[in-house]
Amino acid sequence: MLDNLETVADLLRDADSVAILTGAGVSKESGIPTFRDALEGYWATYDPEKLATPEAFERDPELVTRWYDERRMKVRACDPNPAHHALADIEAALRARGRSFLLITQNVDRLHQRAGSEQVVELHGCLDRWRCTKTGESTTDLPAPFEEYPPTSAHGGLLRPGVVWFGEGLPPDAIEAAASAAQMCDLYFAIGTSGVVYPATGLVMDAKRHGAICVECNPDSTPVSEQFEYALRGPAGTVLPELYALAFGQDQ
Ligand code: BJW
Repeated sequence: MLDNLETVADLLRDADSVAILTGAGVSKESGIPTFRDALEGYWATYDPEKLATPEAFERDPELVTRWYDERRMKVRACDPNPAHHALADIEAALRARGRSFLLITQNVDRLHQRAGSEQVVELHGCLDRWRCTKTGESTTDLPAPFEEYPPTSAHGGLLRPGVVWFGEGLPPDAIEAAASAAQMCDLYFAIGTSGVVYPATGLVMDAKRHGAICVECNPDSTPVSEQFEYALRGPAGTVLPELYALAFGQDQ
């Protein structure tokens, strides 16, 4: 058995309040690339400056919207994996016991919701929601794929993906809910995230300052690993179902 798994399962079973931050590693086993994997990550092939900034969209909206639409279509063809399902099961088990739970995700693929997670805060938006740059209105009711690039809204403004690019602020409600959950929880997890993007990666410090025990689940160590009391070193799709079974399996 993986080091620390039983200890962390005991902590999970006994926690009054749990906050979980997820990143691209959780969706990797669904076939969605991460960003910073040296070989297969998006940023190994694509330059984030040319695709994931407001300046890139201003410079070349066709290139940017084509890239995001390709990703929107790819994600639709992918399914939640055992990590997403285990997180939904953990939420259900905790909520059935009256415990507090929040899943904070940096992912824009909505696979957590498709797996049945209910209390989800999306820090970096979502690939399915696009926003009119003229009116600011958001919509999910869109052709898939778009018929032309860059796509336009009924009001004649360019549509941009409803994701958060570098240099943009996060949705205030989302970051407030995330910070408050990190500050209130007694057990905090960061799962499948490289821990290099702010403000999400700072949540572990909020949790620690308020006395939470912190657990990192990632096959590799990260620049923030030393902030965590426990490491679960393995793929989320294997580790999380085992964690759920150890913590709650007997009670189902
Ligand atoms: C597995 C696994 C398996 C693999 N199981 N695990 C200088 C210093 C500090 C901060 C800044 C700075 N300059 C600018 C900033 C701020 C900037 C930032 O943090 N930059 C850093 C890169 C330095 N942040 C921002 O701009 C944010 N806004 C903001 O802060 O506003 C105020 C402000 C603005 C400007 C200056 C200062 C303040 C916005 C950040 C938006 C991030 N957007 C993206 C793109 C979203 C849209 C899209 O999808 O295209 O969000 S970037 C990308 O990174 C995406 C992700 O959500 C995010 C995090 O990535 P994640 O999820 O961690 O993925 P990876 O690939 O990095 O890691 C995957 C991990 O999984 C790895 O560790 C693997 O080992 C692991 N893994 N298989 C479990 N099976």
